[in-house]
Amino acid sequence: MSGSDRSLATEEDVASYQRDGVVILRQVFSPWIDTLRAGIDALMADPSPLERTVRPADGSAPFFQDLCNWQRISQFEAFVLESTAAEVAARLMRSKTARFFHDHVLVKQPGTSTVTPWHQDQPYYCVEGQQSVSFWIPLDPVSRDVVMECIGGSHRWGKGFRPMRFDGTRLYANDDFETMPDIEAMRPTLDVVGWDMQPGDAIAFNFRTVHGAPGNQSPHARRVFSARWVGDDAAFAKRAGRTSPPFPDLGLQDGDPLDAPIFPVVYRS
Ligand SMILES: O=C(O)CCC(=O)C(=O)O
Repeated sequence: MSGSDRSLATEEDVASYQRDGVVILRQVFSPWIDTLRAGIDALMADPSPLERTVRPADGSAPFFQDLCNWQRISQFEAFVLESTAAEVAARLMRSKTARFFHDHVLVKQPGTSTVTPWHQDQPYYCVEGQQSVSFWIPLDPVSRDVVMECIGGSHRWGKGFRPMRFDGTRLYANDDFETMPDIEAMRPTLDVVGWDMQPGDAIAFNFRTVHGAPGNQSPHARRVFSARWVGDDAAFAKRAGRTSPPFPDLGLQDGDPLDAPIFPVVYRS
């Protein structure tokens, strides 16, 4: 691979990703923006049973979310199977393989007050492992005050933080996870990163990286397609309740390789 091919990831990107658990990839998916926008239009016209839209109590605009639609929305399937995403994922994870985990669409309509609280993704998921990556791919220009933020190095804190629902209740009734500390109070001591972004850019971040996002006070929608990948070391994790997203019929035991038809290996080096 050429280090200068922006449809992939450079050695410098990989080193940053391994060190920080997050890296910005400029214009890596630009050929796919129109396709993904069309996919989001199709999805919002026909959401899945996993759709959950947050409607803020203050009457401001909604925050639309939906998950696991790549097998029924052809534009998402094309991105997963035909774009360079799988190869970029394998490279960033330093994994021989990239296995697709799931897609997640997050549309913050203009004016929504809904903040995405600081969290890690891994405790929500039925997977453990060090090799993971999500691509957060905005389909609209996003300014620094609207963009998702990540805490550099938090993937190496050695902690798992309790997954919470947007209404403030626990995802699992009982679990062994820690309570998320007050990240806003700690902000001056942390390496909080975020960027102005253009369509085609992507933030790559580890499932253990602590991240969150403000509401959308801009005058246009913040449409995001997120594609989530795991590597060679991915193992099924039995959680203390229904995960998000739920994968109820995998037939896997705790610690088994995360090997199921719904999670295809898309790239193998
Ligand atoms: O886009 C957002 O508001 C949050 C994104 C996020 O938490 C994620 O992609 O895991």
